[in-house]
Amino acid sequence: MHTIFILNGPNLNLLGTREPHIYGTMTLKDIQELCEKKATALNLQIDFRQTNHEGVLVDWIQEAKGAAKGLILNPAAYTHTSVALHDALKAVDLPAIEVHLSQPAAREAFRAHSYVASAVNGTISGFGAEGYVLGLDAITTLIAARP
Ligand code: CA2
Repeated sequence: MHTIFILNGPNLNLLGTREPHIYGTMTLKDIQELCEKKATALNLQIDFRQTNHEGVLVDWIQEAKGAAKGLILNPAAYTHTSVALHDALKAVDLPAIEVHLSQPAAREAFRAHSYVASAVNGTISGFGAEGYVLGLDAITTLIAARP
């Protein structure tokens, strides 16, 4: 059974408590449960994590090499600032999907650019928590396509 890391960045631990009009009403725990259900259906094992620290995300991306077959990452605000995340993703060269609950391109101008997008296979944004489920389908397709 393949293991997929699902990594979540800063402030996503606050989901469900504030800004429901942007991020929905589900908590991160609810999203984890949704992902676990989908993973069971796809015969995948998931390792679902959240941190508020950029360096911890870098460590976890590096850890994924050897421990996981693919990565789903919601880098949250680090999407728009982090060359370190870009470099880590390039270095591990695993199938990787960037996920956003909202549609950053339709929001403030500073959210229009992602440093992560050019280091992943694809981006899913604007579908709320369902984006993580779509991400698991996408990563399954990517893994199957790898020699
Ligand atoms: O839409 C997404 O998933 C984002 O990655 C969320 C980030 C934002 O910086 C990105 O541009 C898009 C923000 C996550 C903060 O989540 C909160 C949840 C509840 C209350 C406050 C913040």
